[in-house]
Amino acid sequence: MSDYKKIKEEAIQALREAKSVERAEELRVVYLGRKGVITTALRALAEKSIEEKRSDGPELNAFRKELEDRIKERKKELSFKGVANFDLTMPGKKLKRGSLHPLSIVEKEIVAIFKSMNFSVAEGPEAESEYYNFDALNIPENHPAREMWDTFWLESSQKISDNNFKSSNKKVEKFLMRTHTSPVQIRFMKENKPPFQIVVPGRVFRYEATDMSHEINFHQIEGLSIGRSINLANLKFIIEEFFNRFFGKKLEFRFRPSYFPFVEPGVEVDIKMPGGEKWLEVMGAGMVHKNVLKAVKIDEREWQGFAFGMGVERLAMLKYKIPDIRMFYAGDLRFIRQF
Ligand code: FA5
Repeated sequence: MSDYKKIKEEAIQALREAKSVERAEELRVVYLGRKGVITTALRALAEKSIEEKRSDGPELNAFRKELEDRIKERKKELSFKGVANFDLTMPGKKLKRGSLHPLSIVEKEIVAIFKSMNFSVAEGPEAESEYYNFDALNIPENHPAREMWDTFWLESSQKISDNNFKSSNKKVEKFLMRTHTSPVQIRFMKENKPPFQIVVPGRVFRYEATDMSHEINFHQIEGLSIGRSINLANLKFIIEEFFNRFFGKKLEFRFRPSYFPFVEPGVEVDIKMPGGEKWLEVMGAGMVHKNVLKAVKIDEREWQGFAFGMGVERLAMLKYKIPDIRMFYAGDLRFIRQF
């Protein structure tokens, strides 16, 4: 047996030293070929005694099988050009890494500030029903925002069966691309019991002429806080705290009376940068209108709260001194890579 063992060791060693597929093939012929060492030994076994056949046969066969496998494996290794030809001194291919769009960065920053003030995040659909976008928000039937020239209406409509629309008296519900994130106030209040406070980031759509500060597709962040004793002073505190943190400086604020059908009273918030000249309008806000609370079956004698809505593009433009809103959507990498 010891001679087999020796042959085996030699064969394995030679295989390890083989530097090419051709050499491995030569070794296969030497050991396993028709006149190969093992083939010959197996053939010679036929002449041997029963005892020898019994003891050597299995060992030789196992050896043949093992060598076959090892040769196959070695050939595979040797033919793998990738490693054999790898040149460490060659210059590498630079991988192009993507990065977040400036609007995503700003949205994340805004949401993070509100999360730290105990707001949670909710979202809603971009294709919305007329009921959520307008009716439930106390926006009257004849309000100009509902006109063709302000809103992208969708062609499909739906028979009212679904209890989402029960509170509207219409027979058929129309759909549109949401013009603001306020419909998510309604969706959230229907599903959750107060108290709660949420922010709602999302894309909105308006059918209007574009210019330096208007896009037909832009982003808003809605805020909603409902509790037993939430008042306008709370709204003022949260908003001032948010803007001071977002811009990293102490700003001046102006709360001007304004009209949105879903709040009462309503305000428009203006900010002024330290040392700045101009007041800049940054958001609409107010105390949630009692008709809105009624529409979602929250008892308006027990609960009250505030809501606000701000434009993400406008805030990003102020923070990063971006002159034209259309730059966000032009897909120009020279712009995007600066963030
Ligand atoms: C609203 O959309 C109200 N839903 C906001 C609100 C929420 C009021 C909750 C009260 C309570 P408004 O149409 O003013 O309001 O839009 C809000 C913000 O969106 C604006 O201050 C502005 O920053 C931004 N915005 C409006 N139109 C455009 C536009 N075409 N392009 C870019 N940003 C816009």
